Amino acid sequence: MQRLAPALREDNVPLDLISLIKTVLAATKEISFRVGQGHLSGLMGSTLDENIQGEVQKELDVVANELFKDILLESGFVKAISSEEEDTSVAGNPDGKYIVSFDPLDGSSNIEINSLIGTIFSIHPAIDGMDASDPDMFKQAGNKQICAGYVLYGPSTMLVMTTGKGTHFYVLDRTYGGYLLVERNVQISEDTQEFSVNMSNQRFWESPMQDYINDLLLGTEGPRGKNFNMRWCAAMVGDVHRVLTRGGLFTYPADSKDLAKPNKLRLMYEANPMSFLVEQAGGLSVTSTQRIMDIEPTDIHQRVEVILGSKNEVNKCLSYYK
Ligand code: AFP
Repeated sequence: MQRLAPALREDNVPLDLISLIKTVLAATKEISFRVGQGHLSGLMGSTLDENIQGEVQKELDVVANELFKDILLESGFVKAISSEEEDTSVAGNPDGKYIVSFDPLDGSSNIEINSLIGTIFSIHPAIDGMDASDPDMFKQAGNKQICAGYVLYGPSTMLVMTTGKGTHFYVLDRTYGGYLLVERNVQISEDTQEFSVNMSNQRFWESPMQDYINDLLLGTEGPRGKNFNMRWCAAMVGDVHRVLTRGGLFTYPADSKDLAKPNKLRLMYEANPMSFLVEQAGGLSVTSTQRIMDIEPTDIHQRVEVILGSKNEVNKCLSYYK
């Protein structure tokens, strides 16, 4: 099995970007170790603090965020970082060529139940002439990403990453201490009979999404004429990983539960990197009105509606909005 750096060189990834990716992954190896320690790590509880999104932070969220922040800022490769757990972006090396956005621990409600969690990251080019402390540098569309990926801390620790030359799967080999390539150019099947959505929000969705999901639930007795299975991990990393592995449709639709917050998922830390991975694997990733990677961000903590996965099923879902 191929090691990470040669696999990236095969995709003509520049050497300094490979070094940055290795820096990101060094932090994930430490997080993987701590996640694997479970209760023994002493980090299973909640803090008394809330992040900028108004969510109570878990101890592991805070530790993972500090780890990422320190390792990236000390590396010298990055001009600035932006994290789901930070109020605003943080300046790094003014001459750094890259900026990194990350969700250090996605799916934190799964920590206490020993279930799937992960780290999501997205790399954009730094903008020359802009101050390293200016958060506006992060207001770049997803189509400008040069690398995106996630690390899933499951029964095995998996890295799923793209640099724009396909989406590849790697597994952390603890005996060797690095990630090994296990599947190149993953492809999402165009059709599926599986969907993924938090059904408890159903009554708050807009009517097109209600109609679409109702038709899936009717199975062979409804207009789709086939049965659909449903899966929900409560961690986008887990749900997207399933879609990349065996197809499916994943959605976090707009809802009216909290009118101040019609969308849940974050554009920079969740939607954009996952969209890059999904599109590179032949799938689609959209809102009900546009391609996610074409959204021009207005705020670094912006939230967005997400419908992604198997191409034909995403298009079918969109047809309910027309
Ligand atoms: P955190 O990053 O705060 O852990 O949230 C995870 C997440 O944004 C995403 O990974 C899930 O799909 C979604 O929340 C699940 O949220 P609900 O279970 O509350 O619907």
